[in-house]
Amino acid sequence: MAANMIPFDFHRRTEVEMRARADELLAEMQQRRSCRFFNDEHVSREIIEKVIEIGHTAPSGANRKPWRFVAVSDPKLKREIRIAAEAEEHISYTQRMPPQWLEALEPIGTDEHKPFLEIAPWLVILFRIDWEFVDGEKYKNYYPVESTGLAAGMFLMACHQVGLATLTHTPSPMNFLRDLLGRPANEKPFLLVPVGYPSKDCTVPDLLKKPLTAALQWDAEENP
Ligand code: IYR
Repeated sequence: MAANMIPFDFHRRTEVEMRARADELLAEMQQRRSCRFFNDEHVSREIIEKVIEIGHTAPSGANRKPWRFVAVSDPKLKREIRIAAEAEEHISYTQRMPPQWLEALEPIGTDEHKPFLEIAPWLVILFRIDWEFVDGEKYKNYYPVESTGLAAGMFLMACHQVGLATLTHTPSPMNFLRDLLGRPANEKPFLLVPVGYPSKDCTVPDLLKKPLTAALQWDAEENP
């Protein structure tokens, strides 16, 4: 069946407008830091729904949107998540992570204790869905890892842009999240994102950031 095509409603901007917007957005995104010290200040469900909806606009393989966001604010459930995550992290930090990995994390200052999982007002857990049943038929999704990564990135950017702090947390292994959140076997935990506001005395590691020149290659000078 041929695709039903509709006109592309694209907003064309001037070069001047583009430069100004790019500068502003870059400056804002350079301010984003992973936050490990939250306060318990309330964030409305409406705001959380909007930033998730922005994540949900991400492109995906065959437009399947192979992800699920689970938004948790219930203190009891957050506590259960913290307990389970810290149990895994204890094993990871004391047995699973090799010295080289622990060394790489030293400048970030992480350890097995994760109080933010109880303090942050929201925990947003993103699952990836590798296959699913549609009308009783099993369908494979395409590029579920890449697609869910895109949704995660757009969600994180949305949070920062609206004024919320986030952390990309990956307690490993993460399958306990599927059980605690009652998700089916075809949904694989991908990322756990505490969302809220930094505590008053929140600090972040003073990290040297890789310069863009180390991450960008041009094929040639534009005007040789
Ligand atoms: N999941 C652990 C360890 C950890 C791993 C990486 I890679 C980080 O960038 C940060 C932490 C934890 O959350 O502590």
